[in-house]
Amino acid sequence: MPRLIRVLLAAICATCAGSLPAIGEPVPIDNASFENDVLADGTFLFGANGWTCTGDAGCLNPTVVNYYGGNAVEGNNLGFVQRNPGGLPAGVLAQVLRANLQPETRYTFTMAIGNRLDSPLMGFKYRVQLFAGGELCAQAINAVEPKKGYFLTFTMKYESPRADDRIGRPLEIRIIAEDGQMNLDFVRLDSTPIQICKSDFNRDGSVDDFDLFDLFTALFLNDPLADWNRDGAIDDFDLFDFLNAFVIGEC
Ligand SMILES: [Ca+2]
Ligand SMILES: [Ca+2]
Ligand SMILES: [Ca+2]
Ligand SMILES: [Ca+2]
Repeated sequence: MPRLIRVLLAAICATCAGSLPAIGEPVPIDNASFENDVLADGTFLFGANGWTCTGDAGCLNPTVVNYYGGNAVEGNNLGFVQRNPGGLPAGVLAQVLRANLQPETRYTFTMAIGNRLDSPLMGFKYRVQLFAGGELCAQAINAVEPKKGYFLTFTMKYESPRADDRIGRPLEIRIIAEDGQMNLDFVRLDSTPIQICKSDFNRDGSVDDFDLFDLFTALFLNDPLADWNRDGAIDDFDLFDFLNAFVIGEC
């Protein structure tokens, strides 16, 4: 292949690579598909390995009595949460993850939600929550409702702020029954850093002297934002590192 064409192809490929969307990094979730407990077909268990279960919550191995096709979305088992009428406590599946909330990061929480054909309860209401350090980050209520016997994909997105007291604290997911029984499978949480220019300290879209002034102010006030190099300490190195990037025009 002529050298000029090879160079052009390389340039085109480099452009393509640069334009690809950022791919989310999976945040580990224990027993995310509820397969760690071995269940015979058509049986269930209160409790699920790796999850904190309260009230009516656990895992089940569905059959054609429960779903068209008779299968879970992935593997053999599903999770379930249930709330019976009459004011009994809500069934909750919760898990504190081995990952802390990162700043300026986009989180995407997805799972399959199923609505049993044979559910003995009329209702289908649930709540999904994402916490960090016990403080709520995002929640969705009855976001999708599959027809009886089917599953639908649930998605909840959350963009973390640049700084607040939840940053650096453990993430937790909670799935709560509000009314009736809800089934779930193939739970995933992905994180993707939001593309920002760190040198644009005041995030106004340009890098200029105001960013330096604002960093000085933040350092003076011991504002958490002054930890520019994100090493957990607010000190002279934040100023040095900022100036270094500022002078060479690095983001
Ligand atoms: Ca499964
Ligand atoms: Ca089955
Ligand atoms: Ca700026
Ligand atoms: Ca620092």
